Amino acid sequence: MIFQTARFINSCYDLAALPPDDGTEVIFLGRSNVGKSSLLNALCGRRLLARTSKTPGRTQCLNVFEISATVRLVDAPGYGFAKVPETVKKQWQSLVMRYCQTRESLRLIVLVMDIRHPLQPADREWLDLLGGSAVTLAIVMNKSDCLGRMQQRKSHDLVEKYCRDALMPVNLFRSSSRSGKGIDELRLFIQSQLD
Ligand SMILES: Nc1nc2c(ncn2[C@@H]2O[C@H](COP(=O)(O)OP(=O)(O)OP(=O)(O)O)[C@@H](O)[C@H]2O)c(=O)[nH]1
Ligand SMILES: [Mg+2]
Repeated sequence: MIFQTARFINSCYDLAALPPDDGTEVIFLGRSNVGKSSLLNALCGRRLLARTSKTPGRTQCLNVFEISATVRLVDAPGYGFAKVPETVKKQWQSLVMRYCQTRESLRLIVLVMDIRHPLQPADREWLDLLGGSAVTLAIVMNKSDCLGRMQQRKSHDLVEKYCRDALMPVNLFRSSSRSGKGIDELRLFIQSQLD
């Protein structure tokens, strides 16, 4: 399981600070506080690899982790976080978007949502922008431990319909970085995209 060997490489505030653009990368993006960093930790089986916080806005740059000589995971700052100054918010969004649009080694975009609040306006904006890209997109509805089965199904169906209407492939997952539910399945999918 290569994810277990993950190690931190660098915190990048601009694209120039990223490692050389070869090999394969997976980025985790989404609204602030949905659990992107926690999900990355759960996938790697390590609690303290990426920094997490109860307060939105914890991850403030692209944090790069290496899971093998050629495969890296990138933890992104969240979008749609109201409490940082507008200029900072724009910088974060621009950094993540430029990364997605220009990074040659980017193979998979994992867009994380809170299953209790699917398809917020900012999610729709990002999905619209990323949906047309050539890179595979997976949507993960995290914090599934916070909802009962019926409510989970409702969120799932809503996002599934959105993808179908937008003619996007439906790579839709449910997870809980807290309980571990859905983590193995997501890891297998990510692995399948790396070969
Ligand atoms: N109940 C529950 N809480 C979770 C889950 N995943 C993360 N959290 C909590 O959500 C909060 C935010 O987690 P982070 O992993 O820091 O979220 P993030 O998306 O990386 O946030 P930013 O870096 O600020 O954008 C923390 O208090 C986590 O403990 C989950 O699956 N279930
Ligand atoms: Mg984070």
